[in-house]
Amino acid sequence: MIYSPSLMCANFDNLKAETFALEAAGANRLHLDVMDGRYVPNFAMGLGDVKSVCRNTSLVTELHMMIMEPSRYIKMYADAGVDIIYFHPDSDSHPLQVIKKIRKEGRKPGIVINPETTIESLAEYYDLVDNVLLMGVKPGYAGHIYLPYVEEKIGQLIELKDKYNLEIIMDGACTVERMKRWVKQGVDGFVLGTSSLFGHLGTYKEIINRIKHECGE
Ligand code: S6P
Ligand code: MG
Repeated sequence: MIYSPSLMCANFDNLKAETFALEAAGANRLHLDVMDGRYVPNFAMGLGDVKSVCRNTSLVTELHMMIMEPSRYIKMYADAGVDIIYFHPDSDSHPLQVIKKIRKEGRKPGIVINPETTIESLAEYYDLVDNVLLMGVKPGYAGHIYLPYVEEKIGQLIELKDKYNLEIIMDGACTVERMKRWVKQGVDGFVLGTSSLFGHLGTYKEIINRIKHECGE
C-alpha cells in the first residue's frame, strides 16, 4: 500500500525536518499540493517548498496541481524533482498536451477526479495516464468535509484498474475507518492528512505504524 503524507499539513517552520521525519516514520511517498488561488480558492506549497522536499527525500514524490493551465508549469515542476504529476483535466484547454508534456519530461502523468466528476466523462484519459487521484473532498483545503457519494466511484474505478494498468490513490478525508474499507475494495494507497496523521496523538512513526496495522500490513 502507498501511504503518502500531504506536506501542506506539515509544520512549515521546519519543512526539512518534517520531510526527514515522515520518511523515517515509514511513509513510502510524499504528496505535494500546489494551488493558484484560481482553480481553487486557496494557496498551498510554493515552488521553493516543492524543491526543498524533493531535495531532502529519497521517496517518490507526487505533485497535485490545483492550478489553471498546468501545461505552462510542467517543466518547472519536473525540474524541481517531482516524480508523478497529477492535474485536473478541467483546468487546461488541452489535457492531452499536458499528459504529453509530463511524459516528455520523463515523469508519470496522473489525472485527478473531483467528487462531482463522473468516471465516464474522463474515459479518454485512462489509457494515457499511469495514476489516478480520486478526491473524497472538494479540492483546496485540508480538513474538508467528506462527500460520501464518491464511494460509488471507487468501485467503478477499480473495474478499470487492471484494463488500463492504473494506480489509484484516494485524496482527502482518509480516516482509518475509510482506509480499512477502501483497501478491501482494491485501491492502491492514500494521502494522509489531518484525518489520520497530522494533529493526531503520537509520533509520526507510531501513527503510521498504527495505520498500516489497521490496513492489514
Ligand atoms: C486538498 C489536497 C489534499 C489535502 C489532504 C488533506 O485539496 O489536495 O491533498 O492536503 O487530503 O487531508 P485531510 O485528511 O485533511 O482531508
Ligand atoms: Mg492533494
